[in-house]
Amino acid sequence: MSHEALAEAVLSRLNLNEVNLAAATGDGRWLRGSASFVDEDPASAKPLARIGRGTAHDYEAVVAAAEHAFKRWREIPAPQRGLFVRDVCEELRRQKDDLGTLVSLDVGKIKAEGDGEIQEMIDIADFAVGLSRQLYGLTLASERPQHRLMEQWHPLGPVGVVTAFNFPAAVWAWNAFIAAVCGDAVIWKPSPKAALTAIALQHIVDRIAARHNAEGVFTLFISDEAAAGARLAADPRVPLVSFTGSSSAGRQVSQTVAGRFGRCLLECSGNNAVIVDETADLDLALPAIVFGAVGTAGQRCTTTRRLIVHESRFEVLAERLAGAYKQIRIGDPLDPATLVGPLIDQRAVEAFNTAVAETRALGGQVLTGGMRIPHAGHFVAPTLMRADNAWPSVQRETFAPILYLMRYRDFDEALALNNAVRQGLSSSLFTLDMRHAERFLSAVGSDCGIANVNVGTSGAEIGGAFGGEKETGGGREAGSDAWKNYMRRQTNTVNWGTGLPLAQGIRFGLH
Ligand code: UN1
Repeated sequence: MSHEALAEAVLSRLNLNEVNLAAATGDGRWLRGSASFVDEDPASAKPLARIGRGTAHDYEAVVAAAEHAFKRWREIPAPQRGLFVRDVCEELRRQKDDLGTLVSLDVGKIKAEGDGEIQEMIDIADFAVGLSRQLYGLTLASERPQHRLMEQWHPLGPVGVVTAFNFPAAVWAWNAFIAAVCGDAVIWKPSPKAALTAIALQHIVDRIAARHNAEGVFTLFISDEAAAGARLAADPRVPLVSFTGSSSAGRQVSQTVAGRFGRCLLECSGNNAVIVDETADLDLALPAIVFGAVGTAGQRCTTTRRLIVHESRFEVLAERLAGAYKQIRIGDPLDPATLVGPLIDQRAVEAFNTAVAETRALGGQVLTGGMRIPHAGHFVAPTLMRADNAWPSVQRETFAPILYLMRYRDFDEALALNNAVRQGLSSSLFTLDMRHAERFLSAVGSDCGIANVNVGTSGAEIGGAFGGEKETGGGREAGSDAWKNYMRRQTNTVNWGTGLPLAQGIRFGLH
């Protein structure tokens, strides 16, 4: 079946007969925008859908709806808010296959990963439902007699969620489902390259919202203009902006949000390394490296971009990797035999070409790949290159399947290389040496937000907090106590006695 026909069939099963839409106020109402733009099928470079471009007027309608919904929603008990997310989760379970296909069509990731992305939504929804009965504060020991000192967590307000094309569904869900049980409303600004997925998901949540008095809790604003994200960042009605994207865009968002004393949750670029030491089990390391480097065609924030190998294993690993890369099927992301689909667009192919050419010019040797694949869509060959960590192309994040190989002598050197980049998202060590493992995870080891042992850099579960340090931006999303980002903390002191003792023992006598 052609992608066009498949998209039509999926959209009709999802009851979507109109997708040329620009914004949703979360109560079933859609706004059409002023003009439209093309959401492209990256596997064919043909239009997949025409999508509306939201206007300033549409944006105002969306923010007003979210503000209005927030005022109602924050008063609903959290476990009841969880029931809304539970019903959304049930619907996602029912529609998983079609939604997985839609993600695959929209952004070109293979069907198994499209399905995995919907599963990631289901997982975070389950987590959020449980969390809705576990939001808690602390009671602390007061230094004053007959006083209670405690902290509470209150809903924060409408939360802006700006998502990237590469996880067009799951990253919204990480933010939206947790924010919703916390009592917030959500304004979603998806990547225009993945707008079709956003429209489908909004339709699903709209239908369920109506049954839960949750209209306006999830709203959507679509635009292919850069000004749309900037508008959200500058809007004082939005106390938190959760942003996923490049470090350069994240820097702008964070400066704008900081300028109005708003809060930011940043998930920006990664430049993730795997270290393979002299004791590593290569049978374990090999598939982890391949999945990490070529999964999602190298377009995950967590993609393995650098491979730091002990000199005693370098040649053998490089050879085995080159052999494995030769077996990788590249092609139609909907074909079950395919492991690597296309890049998102022509610009991504150009960035791939530039990185390969630049690395080559500096003396980097291509072990395999290195070229674009002549095909209608945006396909490139997964690439292995010997390179030096200090080279500019190695230092930046190119969203493409290029893995830079480098060798090291002693473990300190490997740790130093791991950390010698501006980004700090994910990292991984393959070892059977417990001293290396513990050192890697210690305060003097990896400086990343995620550090794994005998597990690759990508494919994190939702249960942990996800995010990274340095130019990755410092945010933490998904599991653990990331929910605290979406609430405001209030410290309360209650005096239930008859005197008024002051803290720090201060005497302030009025007599
Ligand atoms: C991203 O690339 O923005 O850990 C998110 C992973 C996925 C999420 C990636 N669970 O690779």
